Parts: sequence; structure tokens; C-alpha cells
Amino acid sequence: MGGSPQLPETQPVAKSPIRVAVTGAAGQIGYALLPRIAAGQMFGPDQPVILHMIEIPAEKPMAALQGVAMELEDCAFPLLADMVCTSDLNEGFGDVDWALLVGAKPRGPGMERNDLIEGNGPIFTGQGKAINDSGAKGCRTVVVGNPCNTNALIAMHNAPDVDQANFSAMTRLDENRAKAQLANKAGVHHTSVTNMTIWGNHSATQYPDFENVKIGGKRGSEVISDRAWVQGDFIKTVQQRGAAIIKARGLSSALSAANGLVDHVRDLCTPTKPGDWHSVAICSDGSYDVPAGLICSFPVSVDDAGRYSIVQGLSLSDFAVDKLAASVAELEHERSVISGLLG
Ligand code: NAX
Repeated sequence: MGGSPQLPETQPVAKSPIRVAVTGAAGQIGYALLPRIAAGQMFGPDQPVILHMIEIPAEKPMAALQGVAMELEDCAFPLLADMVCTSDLNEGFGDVDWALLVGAKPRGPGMERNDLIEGNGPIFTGQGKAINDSGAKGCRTVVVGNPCNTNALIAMHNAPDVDQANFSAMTRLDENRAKAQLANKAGVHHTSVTNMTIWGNHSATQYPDFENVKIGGKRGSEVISDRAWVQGDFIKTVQQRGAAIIKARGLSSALSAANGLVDHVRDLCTPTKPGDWHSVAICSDGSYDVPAGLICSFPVSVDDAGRYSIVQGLSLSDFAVDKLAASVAELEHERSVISGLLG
């Protein structure tokens, strides 16, 4: 018999697992988030992960965490290489490549925003220090626990050996909410809406930017001419969407928040489609007159080498400048409330 010998099938080289810490892992967002990470939706379908799931050292949350770990085990995810369940921060952040800081105390009845800021701030000093001391070199941190911009600021200041560019806070849920509202109004699918920026704080002062958005590749104003709606109901609906979800569901956003975090991290690891951008709260370098050092949401794009930068040169009307200034003033106020935690 002639012919060439049969070559053995080549096996793809297996990637080594990355370590991903999630705090508040037994909470509602954790429950919606962990299976998506383990299924490869955050880091890709060929990237194994070791989940470091962190909770507070109390009986109930630690027992709930064990239950979550059992369920993850029962999913038999091919990419889930191992799990660590702990309340010890140095073990939890030990050698992690990503630290997703979701856990925080919820805002209780009658609590003012300042109480929330003061109550949650100290969580992020200890976590920042542990990321600094125990995280892998180049560890990247994303804060979701509210007030997330200011908590990211606290974590960043308590991790002096980590590049400040490695800290961000999540405004991607707000971006996705804004895209959905515009798509509904224009009668198009939400994937037609691009170039959506959330400026400022993840709070009721955030400014979803209608002036630079594109719908089906056209300027938003060419598709939606109802200026009163975009300056009024649209902005208000996006700013108040979290409260509307609580009213409807009796619980705060969880699956959409987990989805926002999947999008946030995946798009920080992936070159951005040319001409588009996403909203990420990062340490300001003074762009758009936002004081350097504040964690503020900007339009951000990622280049082919995986480096992100703030998209420059967008035009902002007087209306937009005023909105951004109000949100920045709130961020400065929040920073003054927790200034004692900045190390
Ligand atoms: P849950 O109350 O369901 O879960 C929070 C979990 O965090 C609990 O299991 C709790 O034991 C744990 N926890 C508290 N302090 C901790 C600490 N120091 N270390 C480790 N774990 C700790 O809240 P959930 O709905 O999951 O929301 C979590 C956070 O996300 C809240 O601060 C919430 O305000 C914030 N959100 C932020 C959003 C954003 O877009 N940035 C949107 C959704 C959400 O509101």
C-alpha cells in the first residue's frame, strides 16, 4: 500500500489557568457571575480558570459559599481548574491575576449615601493591601461594590506597588442600559447602538452621552430627533434604572450586573472594534478637565497590544459639560468623605 503515512492529530497546547478572585461570592451578583466565568465567557473558551471565592468570616455566608462551590462542581465546567473558598484576604488574593471586588454592604433603609461610603470604604483598604501584598504581578482589579468609583480609589491608594492603570470600576451596566433605551426608542436592535459613553460616577449623577452615540453608524441625533426626550426621560431612566429594578423585583440588579462585569473584563482584554469604545471608570489623567487621580467613567478603547486609553477629542456641548461637572463634583465630595482611608 502506498500513500503518505498518517500524521498524529495535533493537540492544541493547553493554556495554564489564570486565578480570578471574586469577593461577595455568595451574594446575588456572585451567583450570576461565577458560572459565566467558569464557562469561559469572560476570559475566552480556551482559558482555564481557578476561582478564588471570598466571603466574610461568618457562618452563614461561608456556608452559602460552600453551597455555591458545590453547585459549580456539579456543573462540571471543562475550564474550571480549581476553586478556593476563603475569608482570608491573603489566601483569597494569593497570586490572582484578576480581583473582582463585588462584595459590599447593601444600602439599608434610611441610610444616606455618605453612610454607605463611610460603611463600605474600610472594606477596600484591607482588600487593596492584600492585592498589593499577595496578588500576582500585574494583577488587575475591578470594583463593583458601591460606591464603586470611590471604593476603587480606596483600593488603588492602598496598593501602592500596583500600577494605578490596573484599577477600574464598573459603569458597563449603565452603558448597556443606555444602549437598550436608545434602541427601544429608535426601534432598532441594541447591537446597532455603539460609541456609548457613561461619563462620571456610577450614581444618579452619571451622564449618559447622547451627543456622541451612533445608531446604525449614524449620529444618534439623526435617528432620534426628540431632544426633550434625550435630555430628560432618557438620562433619568438610565440614572434611575437600578431603583426601577429594585421596585419591580424586590431585589437589586444581579444578572445584568454580572453580565456588565463579564462585558467589562472581556472588553478590557480584547482590542476594541475600530472606531468604537466602551465606558470604564479609570484613574483620570486630567482628560476632559476631570481632575487627575479621580476614578471617573470615560470612553475607553483597547489597542492590539492590549493597552487601554481614554478616547480623546470628543465634543461636549455646554449641557454635557455641566452634567459631567456635577458628577465630578460628587466624586470629589465622596473622596473628601473617605480621605482618611487613602493612605
Ligand atoms: P448581596 O448583598 O447579594 O451580596 C453581597 C455579598 O458580599 C454578601 O454575600 C456579603 O456577605 C458579601 N460581603 C460583604 N462584605 C464583604 C467583604 N468585606 N468581603 C467579602 N464579601 C463581602 O449584594 P449584590 O446584589 O451581590 O451586590 C453587591 C454589590 O454590587 C453591592 O455593593 C451593590 O450595590 C453593587 N452593585 C453595583 C453595580 C454597578 O453597576 N457598579 C450594579 C449592581 C449592584 O447594585
